[in-house]
Amino acid sequence: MKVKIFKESDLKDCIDKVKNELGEDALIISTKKKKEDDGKEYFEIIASNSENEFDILSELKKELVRLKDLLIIRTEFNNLLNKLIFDEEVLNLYLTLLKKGVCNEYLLDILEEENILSKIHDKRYNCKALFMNALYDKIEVENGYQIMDKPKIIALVGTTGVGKTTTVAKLAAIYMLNKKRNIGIISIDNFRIGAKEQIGKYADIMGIPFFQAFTHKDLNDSINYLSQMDIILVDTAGQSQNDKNKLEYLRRLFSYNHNLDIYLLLSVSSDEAVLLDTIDKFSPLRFKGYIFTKVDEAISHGKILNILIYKRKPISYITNGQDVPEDIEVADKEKILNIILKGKIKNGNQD
Ligand SMILES: Nc1nc2c(ncn2[C@@H]2O[C@H](COP(=O)(O)OP(=O)(O)OP(=O)(O)O)[C@@H](O)[C@H]2O)c(=O)[nH]1
Ligand SMILES: [Mg+2]
Repeated sequence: MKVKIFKESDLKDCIDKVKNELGEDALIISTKKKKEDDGKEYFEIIASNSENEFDILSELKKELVRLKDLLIIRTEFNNLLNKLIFDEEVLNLYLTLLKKGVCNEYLLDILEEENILSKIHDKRYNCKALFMNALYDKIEVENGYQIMDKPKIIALVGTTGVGKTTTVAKLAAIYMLNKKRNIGIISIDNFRIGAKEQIGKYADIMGIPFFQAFTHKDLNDSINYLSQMDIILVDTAGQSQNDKNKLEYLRRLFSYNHNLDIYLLLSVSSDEAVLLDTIDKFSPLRFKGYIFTKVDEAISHGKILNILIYKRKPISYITNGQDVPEDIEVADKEKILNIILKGKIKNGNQD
């Protein structure tokens, strides 16, 4: 809706001007005869291009509702701050989490669950510790992969470019070099040109057996060839979360293999709404947990906590750069909270 003020010494000229600019259906909001400082008279018309009066009224109504909501939020927020101000540490923690993009509703729930607002005046309680512990409780981690039955099959899935292939290479390297495990790699990325070369090159450098699978039978055959390995890592093609066919293809490919754990990779540098949508669209694959990637590229990391609270699943690893194998860390609660609060795992340069 466009509202404009028109001025002319002649009323008809003024109306013509309104119609020329805002069209025949222009809505006249007011017409006044006014005087300039030098006493010269003129007409002032305030008009809008809105098609009917109801548009303006409904716009005004919406704006009023929004202002009322804002007033309520502000009053509630002030009340909350007036209480939190008695414990500066709790107040700072709350404000930092808000600033990092953690959803206020979740924070209010935590404060309420822990009764922090009523304990804040009581010296017997360390409210910051209570708050921190409640935050740790919301973060579920898997602390690396436990290998019970050999071979443990781990498939990485996610949207295009999220870091699946690089993460497969990082995992292969750390499990082989640090944990002295036998590793095999299978790629079922048959959609992208060069996919085989990319992961095949990593496998070659590390001397790891590598197979490519296109069908369910290929996958089973490759798993059989690699049955003596401790871990088989499966790299998959990037899927748009909106490409139902490719997601269904993957779901069917994996559906008969009960010994396989699927992990969904989520890039922290993506928008939170996109990540939540990705989680929903990939849920038919029944993935076991998350790997958060590109922690180093993200500007705000509060979305990690929002996702863990809203779509509760464990995180197994976080990746924070392009270097193979250095830029990967096994997830632990303290690291994740550090990332959320400071944007870094320990003493990196971020934030
Ligand atoms: N900054 C940063 N870059 C990363 C990270 N992980 C991967 N990358 C980069 O992201 C780009 C894509 O990585 P890939 O591993 O090829 O991603 P992918 O999910 O296999 O991609 P598709 O197979 O095409 O879907 C590469 O340039 C990687 O070096 C990370 O943690 N941080
Ligand atoms: Mg890839």
